[in-house]
Amino acid sequence: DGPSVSVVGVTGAVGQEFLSVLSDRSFPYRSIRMLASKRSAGKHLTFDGRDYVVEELTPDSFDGVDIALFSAGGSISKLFAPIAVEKGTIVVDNSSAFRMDENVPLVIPEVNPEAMVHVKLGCGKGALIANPNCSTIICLMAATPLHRRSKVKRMVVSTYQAASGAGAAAMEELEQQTREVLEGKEPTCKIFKQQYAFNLFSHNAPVLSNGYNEEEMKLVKETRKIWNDMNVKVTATCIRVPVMRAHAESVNLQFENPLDEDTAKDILGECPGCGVGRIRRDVSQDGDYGLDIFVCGDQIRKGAALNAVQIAEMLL
Ligand code: 11C
Repeated sequence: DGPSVSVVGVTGAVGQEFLSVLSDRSFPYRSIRMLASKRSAGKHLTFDGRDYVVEELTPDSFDGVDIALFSAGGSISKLFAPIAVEKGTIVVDNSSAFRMDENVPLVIPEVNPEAMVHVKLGCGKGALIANPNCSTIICLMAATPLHRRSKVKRMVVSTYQAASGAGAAAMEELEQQTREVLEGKEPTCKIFKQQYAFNLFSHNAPVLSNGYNEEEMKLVKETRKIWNDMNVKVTATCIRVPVMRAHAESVNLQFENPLDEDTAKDILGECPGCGVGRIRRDVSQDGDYGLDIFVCGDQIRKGAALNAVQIAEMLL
Protein backbone atom coordinates (compact mmCIF):
# COMPACT_ATOMS: atom_id res chain seq x y z
CA ASP A 1 0.00 0.00 0.00
CA GLY A 2 1.03 3.66 -0.19
CA PRO A 3 1.07 6.30 -2.93
CA SER A 4 1.70 5.66 -6.61
CA VAL A 5 5.12 7.07 -7.42
CA SER A 6 6.93 8.14 -10.60
CA VAL A 7 10.65 8.70 -10.93
CA VAL A 8 11.47 11.13 -13.74
CA GLY A 9 15.03 10.95 -15.03
CA VAL A 10 15.45 7.49 -13.55
CA THR A 11 18.57 6.60 -15.55
CA GLY A 12 20.58 9.62 -14.34
CA ALA A 13 22.90 9.76 -11.33
CA VAL A 14 20.22 11.26 -9.07
CA GLY A 15 17.46 9.08 -10.60
CA GLN A 16 19.40 5.96 -9.71
CA GLU A 17 19.99 7.31 -6.22
CA PHE A 18 16.24 7.99 -5.81
CA LEU A 19 15.70 4.25 -6.27
CA SER A 20 18.40 3.27 -3.84
CA VAL A 21 17.14 5.71 -1.18
CA LEU A 22 13.48 4.64 -1.66
CA SER A 23 14.55 1.05 -1.22
CA ASP A 24 16.90 1.67 1.75
CA ARG A 25 14.20 3.60 3.59
CA SER A 26 11.43 1.11 2.70
CA PHE A 27 9.37 3.94 1.25
CA PRO A 28 5.82 2.58 0.93
CA TYR A 29 4.35 2.64 -2.59
CA ARG A 30 1.47 0.97 -4.35
CA SER A 31 3.09 1.27 -7.78
CA ILE A 32 6.16 2.89 -9.26
CA ARG A 33 6.84 4.08 -12.81
CA MET A 34 10.32 4.55 -14.21
CA LEU A 35 10.38 7.50 -16.61
CA ALA A 36 13.14 8.93 -18.77
CA SER A 37 13.81 10.38 -22.21
CA LYS A 38 13.02 8.50 -25.42
CA ARG A 39 16.72 7.56 -25.63
CA SER A 40 16.52 5.51 -22.41
CA ALA A 41 13.00 4.14 -22.93
CA GLY A 42 12.92 0.35 -23.17
CA LYS A 43 15.92 -0.18 -20.87
CA HIS A 44 15.39 -2.67 -18.08
CA LEU A 45 16.20 -2.03 -14.45
CA THR A 46 15.70 -3.88 -11.22
CA PHE A 47 14.15 -2.24 -8.20
CA ASP A 48 13.20 -3.98 -4.95
CA GLY A 49 13.81 -7.33 -6.64
CA ARG A 50 11.44 -6.64 -9.56
CA ASP A 51 12.16 -5.97 -13.21
CA TYR A 52 10.94 -2.66 -14.66
CA VAL A 53 11.04 -1.27 -18.18
CA VAL A 54 11.92 2.42 -18.45
CA GLU A 55 9.07 4.32 -20.11
CA GLU A 56 9.32 7.45 -22.21
CA LEU A 57 8.18 10.56 -20.35
CA THR A 58 5.03 11.95 -21.99
CA PRO A 59 2.16 14.18 -20.80
CA ASP A 60 0.18 11.00 -20.03
CA SER A 61 2.85 9.68 -17.68
CA PHE A 62 1.21 11.26 -14.63
CA ASP A 63 -2.30 9.84 -14.90
CA GLY A 64 -3.09 8.42 -11.47
CA VAL A 65 0.34 9.31 -10.04
CA ASP A 66 0.37 10.69 -6.47
CA ILE A 67 4.04 11.67 -6.09
CA ALA A 68 6.60 12.33 -8.82
CA LEU A 69 10.30 12.72 -8.06
CA PHE A 70 11.89 14.78 -10.85
CA SER A 71 15.58 14.93 -11.69
CA ALA A 72 15.87 15.31 -15.44
CA GLY A 73 17.11 18.90 -15.71
CA GLY A 74 15.39 22.26 -15.59
CA SER A 75 13.90 22.25 -19.08
CA ILE A 76 12.15 18.89 -18.55
CA SER A 77 10.82 20.12 -15.19
CA LYS A 78 9.57 23.35 -16.75
CA LEU A 79 7.72 21.39 -19.40
CA PHE A 80 6.35 18.41 -17.46
CA ALA A 81 6.03 19.47 -13.80
CA PRO A 82 3.07 21.82 -14.49
CA ILE A 83 1.36 19.02 -16.48
CA ALA A 84 1.83 16.64 -13.55
CA VAL A 85 0.53 19.20 -11.04
CA GLU A 86 -2.49 19.79 -13.26
CA LYS A 87 -3.23 16.06 -13.07
CA GLY A 88 -3.17 16.13 -9.25
CA THR A 89 0.40 14.90 -8.74
CA ILE A 90 2.68 16.28 -6.03
CA VAL A 91 6.00 16.95 -7.71
CA VAL A 92 9.26 17.07 -5.77
CA ASP A 93 11.59 18.76 -8.22
CA ASN A 94 15.35 18.54 -7.96
CA SER A 95 16.02 21.15 -10.65
CA SER A 96 16.43 24.90 -10.25
CA ALA A 97 13.39 25.63 -12.47
CA PHE A 98 10.90 26.60 -9.74
CA ARG A 99 13.07 27.17 -6.66
CA MET A 100 12.71 30.92 -6.55
CA ASP A 101 9.00 30.91 -7.45
CA GLU A 102 7.35 32.48 -4.41
CA ASN A 103 4.47 29.97 -4.53
CA VAL A 104 6.79 26.98 -4.46
CA PRO A 105 8.17 25.82 -1.11
CA LEU A 106 11.94 25.26 -1.12
CA VAL A 107 12.50 22.64 1.53
CA ILE A 108 15.20 20.96 3.58
CA PRO A 109 13.17 18.74 5.94
CA GLU A 110 15.52 19.29 8.91
CA VAL A 111 15.51 23.06 8.34
CA ASN A 112 12.13 24.40 7.16
CA PRO A 113 9.48 21.66 7.09
CA GLU A 114 6.88 24.32 7.91
CA ALA A 115 7.22 25.71 4.37
CA MET A 116 5.23 22.77 2.98
CA VAL A 117 2.50 22.31 5.60
CA HIS A 118 -0.17 23.39 3.14
CA VAL A 119 0.74 20.61 0.68
CA LYS A 120 -1.44 17.58 1.29
CA LEU A 121 -1.34 14.18 -0.28
CA GLY A 122 -4.59 12.46 -1.21
CA CYS A 123 -6.80 15.53 -1.64
CA GLY A 124 -6.58 15.31 -5.42
CA LYS A 125 -4.76 18.63 -5.65
CA GLY A 126 -1.35 18.70 -7.27
CA ALA A 127 1.53 20.82 -6.00
CA LEU A 128 5.18 21.54 -6.56
CA ILE A 129 7.89 21.39 -3.93
CA ALA A 130 11.46 22.31 -4.87
CA ASN A 131 14.57 20.58 -3.63
CA PRO A 132 17.32 23.15 -3.03
CA ASN A 133 20.67 23.07 -4.78
CA CYS A 134 23.05 20.52 -3.26
CA SER A 135 25.56 23.16 -2.08
CA THR A 136 22.78 24.98 -0.25
CA ILE A 137 21.44 21.82 1.41
CA ILE A 138 24.87 20.72 2.62
CA CYS A 139 25.74 24.19 3.91
CA LEU A 140 22.43 24.83 5.67
CA MET A 141 22.30 21.42 7.34
CA ALA A 142 25.19 22.62 9.50
CA ALA A 143 24.66 26.39 9.51
CA THR A 144 20.96 26.36 10.43
CA PRO A 145 21.21 24.92 13.96
CA LEU A 146 23.85 27.58 14.73
CA HIS A 147 21.71 30.26 13.07
CA ARG A 148 18.76 29.24 15.25
CA ARG A 149 20.91 29.69 18.33
CA SER A 150 22.78 32.92 17.58
CA LYS A 151 21.40 34.34 14.32
CA VAL A 152 23.76 34.50 11.39
CA LYS A 153 24.35 38.04 10.16
CA ARG A 154 26.79 37.16 7.40
CA MET A 155 27.92 33.89 5.84
CA VAL A 156 30.91 33.42 3.50
CA VAL A 157 30.97 30.07 1.69
CA SER A 158 33.74 28.53 -0.43
CA THR A 159 32.83 25.25 -2.07
CA TYR A 160 34.85 22.28 -3.27
CA GLN A 161 32.34 20.54 -5.54
CA ALA A 162 32.42 17.01 -6.85
CA ALA A 163 31.86 15.69 -10.37
CA SER A 164 28.50 14.17 -9.41
CA GLY A 165 26.91 17.64 -9.28
CA ALA A 166 27.23 17.75 -13.06
CA GLY A 167 25.74 14.27 -13.50
CA ALA A 168 26.75 10.74 -14.37
CA ALA A 169 28.50 11.77 -17.62
CA ALA A 170 30.74 14.18 -15.68
CA MET A 171 31.71 11.41 -13.27
CA GLU A 172 32.64 9.24 -16.24
CA GLU A 173 34.63 12.12 -17.72
CA LEU A 174 36.64 12.54 -14.52
CA GLU A 175 37.42 8.84 -14.43
CA GLN A 176 38.38 8.70 -18.10
CA GLN A 177 40.52 11.87 -17.90
CA THR A 178 42.32 10.61 -14.80
CA ARG A 179 43.25 7.45 -16.67
CA GLU A 180 44.30 9.43 -19.74
CA VAL A 181 46.47 11.89 -17.81
CA LEU A 182 48.19 9.08 -15.91
CA GLU A 183 48.92 7.40 -19.24
CA GLY A 184 50.40 10.65 -20.58
CA LYS A 185 47.54 11.19 -23.05
CA GLU A 186 45.59 14.35 -23.84
CA PRO A 187 42.43 14.35 -21.64
CA THR A 188 39.10 14.12 -23.49
CA CYS A 189 36.92 17.16 -22.60
CA LYS A 190 33.21 16.80 -23.31
CA ILE A 191 31.17 18.04 -20.34
CA PHE A 192 33.76 20.50 -19.03
CA LYS A 193 35.63 22.90 -21.26
CA GLN A 194 38.97 22.34 -19.57
CA GLN A 195 40.95 19.49 -18.07
CA TYR A 196 39.17 18.27 -14.93
CA ALA A 197 41.46 15.49 -13.72
CA PHE A 198 44.16 16.86 -11.38
CA ASN A 199 42.71 20.37 -11.77
CA LEU A 200 40.43 22.89 -10.03
CA PHE A 201 38.35 25.56 -11.71
CA SER A 202 35.48 27.95 -11.14
CA HIS A 203 32.12 26.11 -11.15
CA ASN A 204 30.98 25.53 -14.72
CA ALA A 205 27.59 27.28 -14.28
CA PRO A 206 27.19 30.40 -16.44
CA VAL A 207 28.76 33.60 -15.13
CA LEU A 208 26.21 36.34 -14.45
CA SER A 209 26.45 40.10 -15.03
CA ASN A 210 27.68 40.65 -11.43
CA GLY A 211 30.65 38.32 -12.01
CA TYR A 212 29.26 35.54 -9.80
CA ASN A 213 28.56 32.18 -11.40
CA GLU A 214 25.00 30.88 -11.09
CA GLU A 215 25.95 28.27 -8.50
CA GLU A 216 27.25 31.04 -6.22
CA MET A 217 24.09 33.11 -6.55
CA LYS A 218 21.97 30.02 -5.82
CA LEU A 219 23.66 29.80 -2.41
CA VAL A 220 22.85 33.48 -1.79
CA LYS A 221 19.23 33.44 -2.90
CA GLU A 222 18.21 29.98 -1.70
CA THR A 223 19.60 30.61 1.80
CA ARG A 224 17.52 33.77 2.11
CA LYS A 225 14.38 31.95 0.98
CA ILE A 226 14.90 28.87 3.17
CA TRP A 227 15.73 30.94 6.26
CA ASN A 228 12.95 33.35 5.36
CA ASP A 229 15.41 36.15 6.04
CA MET A 230 15.94 38.62 3.21
CA ASN A 231 18.54 40.51 5.28
CA VAL A 232 21.06 37.75 5.89
CA LYS A 233 24.28 38.58 4.05
CA VAL A 234 25.66 35.67 2.04
CA THR A 235 28.53 35.47 -0.43
CA ALA A 236 30.01 32.40 -2.09
CA THR A 237 32.84 31.17 -4.28
CA CYS A 238 32.08 27.85 -5.97
CA ILE A 239 34.88 25.67 -7.28
CA ARG A 240 34.82 22.30 -9.02
CA VAL A 241 37.36 19.83 -7.59
CA PRO A 242 38.32 16.43 -9.03
CA VAL A 243 36.49 14.20 -6.55
CA MET A 244 33.62 11.88 -7.41
CA ARG A 245 30.53 12.60 -5.34
CA ALA A 246 30.84 14.54 -2.08
CA HIS A 247 30.87 18.31 -1.90
CA ALA A 248 32.93 20.06 0.78
CA GLU A 249 32.40 23.66 1.88
CA SER A 250 34.30 26.07 4.04
CA VAL A 251 31.72 28.24 5.80
CA ASN A 252 32.55 31.38 7.76
CA LEU A 253 29.74 32.58 9.99
CA GLN A 254 29.31 35.92 11.71
CA PHE A 255 26.68 35.97 14.45
CA GLU A 256 24.48 38.58 16.01
CA ASN A 257 24.74 36.87 19.42
CA PRO A 258 27.83 35.12 20.85
CA LEU A 259 28.43 31.43 20.21
CA ASP A 260 31.57 29.61 21.31
CA GLU A 261 33.10 26.55 19.64
CA ASP A 262 32.16 24.08 22.37
CA THR A 263 28.52 25.13 22.39
CA ALA A 264 28.48 24.94 18.58
CA LYS A 265 29.94 21.41 18.75
CA ASP A 266 27.29 20.37 21.27
CA ILE A 267 24.49 21.86 19.15
CA LEU A 268 25.65 20.14 15.96
CA GLY A 269 26.35 16.89 17.81
CA GLU A 270 22.66 16.65 18.60
CA CYS A 271 21.37 17.50 15.12
CA PRO A 272 19.93 14.67 13.04
CA GLY A 273 21.90 14.24 9.82
CA CYS A 274 24.99 16.11 11.07
CA GLY A 275 28.37 14.80 12.19
CA VAL A 276 30.74 17.39 13.56
CA GLY A 277 33.98 18.06 11.72
CA ARG A 278 36.24 21.10 12.03
CA ILE A 279 34.89 24.06 13.98
CA ARG A 280 37.11 27.00 14.87
CA ARG A 281 36.55 30.37 16.47
CA ASP A 282 37.20 32.94 13.76
CA VAL A 283 40.22 34.79 15.16
CA SER A 284 39.58 37.77 12.87
CA GLN A 285 36.46 38.63 14.86
CA ASP A 286 36.25 39.98 18.40
CA GLY A 287 34.82 37.68 21.06
CA ASP A 288 32.61 34.73 20.20
CA TYR A 289 30.85 36.28 17.26
CA GLY A 290 32.41 34.25 14.46
CA LEU A 291 33.01 30.61 13.59
CA ASP A 292 34.72 28.77 10.76
CA ILE A 293 33.16 25.42 10.00
CA PHE A 294 34.12 22.86 7.36
CA VAL A 295 31.17 20.92 6.00
CA CYS A 296 31.11 17.85 3.78
CA GLY A 297 28.12 15.97 2.40
CA ASP A 298 27.24 13.37 -0.20
CA GLN A 299 26.03 15.50 -3.07
CA ILE A 300 23.86 12.83 -4.70
CA ARG A 301 22.41 11.58 -1.45
CA LYS A 302 21.59 14.39 1.00
CA GLY A 303 22.34 16.99 -1.67
CA ALA A 304 19.66 15.56 -3.96
CA ALA A 305 17.93 12.18 -3.71
CA LEU A 306 17.69 11.70 0.05
CA ASN A 307 16.43 15.24 0.61
CA ALA A 308 13.71 14.72 -2.03
CA VAL A 309 12.64 11.36 -0.58
CA GLN A 310 12.52 12.90 2.93
CA ILE A 311 10.18 15.55 1.49
CA ALA A 312 8.03 12.77 0.01
CA GLU A 313 8.03 11.01 3.40
CA MET A 314 6.68 14.15 5.06
CA LEU A 315 3.70 13.93 2.71
CA LEU A 316 2.77 10.44 3.86
C1 11C B 1 26.75 21.09 -8.95
N1 11C B 1 24.89 21.89 -7.63
O1 11C B 1 27.28 20.58 -7.97
C2 11C B 1 25.38 21.71 -8.90
C3 11C B 1 24.54 21.34 -10.04
O2 11C B 1 20.68 23.82 -9.37
O3 11C B 1 20.41 21.73 -9.12
C4 11C B 1 23.06 21.29 -9.77
C5 11C B 1 22.38 22.50 -10.20
C6 11C B 1 21.06 22.67 -9.53
O4 11C B 1 27.30 21.16 -10.03
